[in-house]
Amino acid sequence: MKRLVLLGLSGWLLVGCHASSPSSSFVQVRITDVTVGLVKTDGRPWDDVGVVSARDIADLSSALGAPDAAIAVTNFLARPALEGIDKPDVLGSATLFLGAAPPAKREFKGQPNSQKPSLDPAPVWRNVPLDDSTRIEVTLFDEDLVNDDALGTFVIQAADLAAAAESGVVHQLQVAKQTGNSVLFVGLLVVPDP
Ligand SMILES: [Ca+2]
Ligand SMILES: [Ca+2]
Repeated sequence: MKRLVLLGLSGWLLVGCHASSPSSSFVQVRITDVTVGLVKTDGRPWDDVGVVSARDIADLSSALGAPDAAIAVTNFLARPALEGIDKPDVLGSATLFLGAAPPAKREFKGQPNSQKPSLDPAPVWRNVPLDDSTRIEVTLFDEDLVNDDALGTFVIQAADLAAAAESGVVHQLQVAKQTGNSVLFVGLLVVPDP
């Protein structure tokens, strides 16, 4: 009985050890979702339906500065008062750059009419080394009948991927500053790739 407990414990320790040091090996990177801001550069919602007030913009800014900003922003976006605002229809591409290797591009769409769409197909890269040459560039649009609105481009650095790997869960990386609050967060799932 005692031996079984010890065996179980050592197995648990091995799993824990493996999960806490993914940077020593290769990882699998998945972009799960994005969180889009409220307005275009002209202050209007993405499809020009509804009104976003100065108070909404100020509250969103406060949420972005909160200690757990991803949760604060999600709670803010769920406010009933924002239900009448037309939501974006995300489409875009994400490209992995890895040293001298050819760039690996993935194209996807988000759930239509959503402020926080999951991506389909979710961009995935396998056997990604977490060294300084690794980065992912993401460019997003709001799809329209004509003339899609640009949502902007942001970069996910190797250090961001390492932080996501360390968390062991979907890591919400804030990218609001890179896009002027057009895109607020990107969800990253980074796990060891044996
Ligand atoms: Ca639009
Ligand atoms: Ca649209």
